Amino acid sequence: MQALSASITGRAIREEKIAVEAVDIRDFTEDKHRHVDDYTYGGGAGMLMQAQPVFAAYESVAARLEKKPRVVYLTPQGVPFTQDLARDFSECGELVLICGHYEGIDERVLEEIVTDRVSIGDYVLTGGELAAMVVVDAVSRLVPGVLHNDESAQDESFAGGLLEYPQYTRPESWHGKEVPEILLSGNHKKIEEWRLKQAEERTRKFRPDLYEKYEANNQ
Ligand code: 6GU
Repeated sequence: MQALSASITGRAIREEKIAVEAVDIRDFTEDKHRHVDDYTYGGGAGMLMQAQPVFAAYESVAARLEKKPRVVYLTPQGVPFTQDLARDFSECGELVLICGHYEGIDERVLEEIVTDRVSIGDYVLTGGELAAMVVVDAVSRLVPGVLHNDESAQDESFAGGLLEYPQYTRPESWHGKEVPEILLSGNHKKIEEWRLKQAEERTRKFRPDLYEKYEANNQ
């Protein structure tokens, strides 16, 4: 939670545009040694989080909410987290994020409480916490009032299914490299055309998967 304080998300929390609360599942264990994990049935390496403390932690949170919340389990087995999903989450008021640890969580409690299983990419993290922070960051900046006027959430990468075009600021010449002349022309129509072409070229080069979708949508 401390990692949030220096960021735009931290500012948004202080300005009460959003609220973020961390709940420690360990506080809800009924185990006398405060364990929240155990061996897996069927064998194999690693420990699994037990259903009981996860469910009790969820219920303590849900009891304070007016309606059933969207409950997101962060897992490499989830659907890819995208800008569209971030937008969707930003419009649903309350969001409960569950971070798995060890080898995961007992499937039965997931079946009972989870509405969405989400992955932040095809690599393995040691736990869901960093993934949850990524989701909190991406979702918060879409909540009205979180970004200030000079931090607009429009006209940026993915908004139109394309990567963003390259940008330049002063000076006009740096290390012998000039700012593209068109950007100094004052011809806004030509500049828009140039930016779109740059965005398309970048997307085609670095994200052919996105480019294919973009082309299909613009037939
Ligand atoms: Cl959501 N959790 C973990 N542990 N690893 C991940 C992930 C989530 N997304 C990608 N890798």
